[in-house]
Amino acid sequence: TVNITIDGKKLQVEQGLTILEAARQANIKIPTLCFLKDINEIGACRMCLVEIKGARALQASCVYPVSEGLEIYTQSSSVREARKVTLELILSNHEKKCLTCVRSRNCELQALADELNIKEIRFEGETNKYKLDDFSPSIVRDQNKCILCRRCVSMCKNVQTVNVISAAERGFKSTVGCAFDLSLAEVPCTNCGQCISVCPVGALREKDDTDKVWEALGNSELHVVVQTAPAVRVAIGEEFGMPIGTRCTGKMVSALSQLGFAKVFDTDTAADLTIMEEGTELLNRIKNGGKLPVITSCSPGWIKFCEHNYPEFLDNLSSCKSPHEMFGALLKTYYAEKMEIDPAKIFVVSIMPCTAKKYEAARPELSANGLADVDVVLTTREAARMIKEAGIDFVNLEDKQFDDPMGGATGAGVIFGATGGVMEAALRTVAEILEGKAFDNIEYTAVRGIEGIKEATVVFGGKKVRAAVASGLGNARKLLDSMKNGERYDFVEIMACPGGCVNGGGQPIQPSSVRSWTDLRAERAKAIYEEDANLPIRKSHENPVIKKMYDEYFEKPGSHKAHEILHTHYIV
Ligand code: HC0
Repeated sequence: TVNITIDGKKLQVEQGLTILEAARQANIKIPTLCFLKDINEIGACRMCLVEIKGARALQASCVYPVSEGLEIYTQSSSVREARKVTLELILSNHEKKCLTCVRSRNCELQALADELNIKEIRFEGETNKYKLDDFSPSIVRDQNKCILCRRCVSMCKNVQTVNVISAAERGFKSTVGCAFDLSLAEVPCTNCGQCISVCPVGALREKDDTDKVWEALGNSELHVVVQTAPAVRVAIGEEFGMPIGTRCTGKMVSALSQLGFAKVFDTDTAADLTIMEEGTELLNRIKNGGKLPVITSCSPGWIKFCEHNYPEFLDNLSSCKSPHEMFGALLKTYYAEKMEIDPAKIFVVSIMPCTAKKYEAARPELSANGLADVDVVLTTREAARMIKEAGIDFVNLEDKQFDDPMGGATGAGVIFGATGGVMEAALRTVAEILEGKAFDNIEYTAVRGIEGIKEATVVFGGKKVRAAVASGLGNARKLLDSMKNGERYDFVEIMACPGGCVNGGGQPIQPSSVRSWTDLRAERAKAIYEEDANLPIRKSHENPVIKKMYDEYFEKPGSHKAHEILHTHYIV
């Protein structure tokens, strides 16, 4: 430890901490803007300046390490004036359309202006004017609102290793964008939306598709149904001020039926179906000497990353559509026939924690009979916006169950939302098929947790299954490189977002002051595993809805009909 003083308070703190971290431990708040723990620690914005006795200039506390005898002042008049000048300069070149900004009241710049009591901007002058980049199906980039904090750049380059946005030019002309001024739609962006999750302002946001859904809901010719992804239920409450990790499944279903959807379905049901299809695919490839490992194909950001960066692994991908796409396909075939509705009149909305799902839904490979499987994808944030717009008091809603005839999912379906969940769900089923008996111990803890890469080897019926799980594209890259160097697995799960869907690019955005110190991934995943533990059925193959579907329609997993409707092949 080292002895330091902050604002006259004598403290003993761990060596290696920054001044910002040491101050936080002593409950002394230093404002920050570009800082995001472990992701963007570059001292660029100068909002966290502090005075250090004996130092020549004010120092950025987010990157300045503590050392013995440091005497630090966080609120001296020179510190306060420097912060105000810096903030006013940032504001002077910021498009201040706060009333209509998607991040209004959830904007770190707005919060800081309020906190620092900025009532006028002394430096109004020339401002930059940029064109909006809204060509991507998933992400809108508005350079007029960018404050050059570079959090998106660090996320895209260092965490996801996608590296399609970077800082360019100098001084007043500085920008953040794609090479040669291209649109995000023209570069190998995976649409993961992690850049949006870390943007402190409204410079990055999802393509808002709520109007399309309002329009469909108002069209009496259409049968408008909605499905919700596993990870949405454990995060949507945050949009309504509920604590991180609150399970809101019943309230979410109530809210959606109040919005006017004819049916509210659970993507988890299709996740169970995915396990049946993907598990069969894995067993067949093991038995028949097919291409191994089977790599999961449910994360569209991962698929796009694979197409751009690792085409040699495309044949390893499972041919299964992702669960929400399977559900869409089911709704326009099995359900349409059962309910005697013209499939062209069925309008499927998916609520997903993901921005890449917007891109996925538009892919031509994901359709049947000329109809897209899914018509519109909304992020968790957009769904919350619709609920707010309708004036629904979300927090006080009664719980409601998902609708029949396709309501009913297992714990295996819900854990898809956290990294390792698809693997665990698959192992729960594959184990019983290979062993030919039921298992009581179904918790595969080796593949749980937020580590970027996890491995497990399990032996069922004398057969060894080597499993690996990666979340976050940087970790996927490491895992794939190790496979290129000879590492061998049978089944690999890859999710584009660090921590899996719970931390998807479409989830509620928490400011740096929260997400730097609370692990959103762990808190939301905890809620997912709680939901699993509370469900009466926790293995996909025991889901009666799925059994019925095979009896009535598909005959058996991997059948010809199942392949026609539930599988695809990505054409690069
Ligand atoms: Fe996921 Fe999914 S688990 S990708 O993370 O597989 O988005 O939550 O809906 O489709 O089920 C996202 C989450 C899904 C799909 C499922 C899968």
